[in-house]
Amino acid sequence: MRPILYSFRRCPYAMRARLAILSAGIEVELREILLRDKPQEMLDASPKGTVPVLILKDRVIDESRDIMEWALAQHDPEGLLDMPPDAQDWIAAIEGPFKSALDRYKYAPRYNGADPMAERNVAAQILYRAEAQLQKALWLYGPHPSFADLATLTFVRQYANVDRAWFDAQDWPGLRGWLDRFLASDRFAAIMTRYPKWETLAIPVVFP
Ligand SMILES: N[C@@H](CCC(=O)N[C@@H](CS)C(=O)NCC(=O)O)C(=O)O
Repeated sequence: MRPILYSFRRCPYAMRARLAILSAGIEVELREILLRDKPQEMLDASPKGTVPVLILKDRVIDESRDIMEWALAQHDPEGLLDMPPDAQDWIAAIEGPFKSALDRYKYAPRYNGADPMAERNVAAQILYRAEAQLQKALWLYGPHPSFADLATLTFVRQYANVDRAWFDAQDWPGLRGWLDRFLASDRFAAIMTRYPKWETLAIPVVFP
């Protein structure tokens, strides 16, 4: 029995879970869902109703970072877990204040009184922290990607996509190159394959 992964193609949390599963080379049954029409099977396993959700034989993992850690603990052929301790600060900054500012920038009307330009700036200040590193190396901590790259790039992609012309006009060539390398990679193409919405009786879709 393969693990089951409930996923949504464009969700940055589900994307990073798929990135780790892909790198680990673990086969899962992928169940593509619609956020507005969540399958009862998924809600029964994880009532909080967010994707990704990974169903294992003996437990359910319903936090994307935990799914990444679980996958790479099974198998980490790229050595993604090999990163310096300060990588945790970067990941925390992106998951916390950056994501909060990103949501207020992208979806300002949903957040009463949010000023999207001020929020864009808050997020930009966080991104600038990585610029010097990304001018020195291809990835955050050297010539190969690490967990920290894969855990954060999907959010930076979402941020850049709000206004790609503005993003490209900023003085962060390192950051732009980093995002572009990710978007042009085979791994990005592999995790962004389109699958039909999961139906209870459908033939299982195997990922990767
Ligand atoms: N902390 C969760 C967050 C996951 C999350 O918020 N996913 C969004 C989609 S990107 C979601 O499922 N939202 C529920 C909804 O929109 O109904 C994780 O890391 O897995």
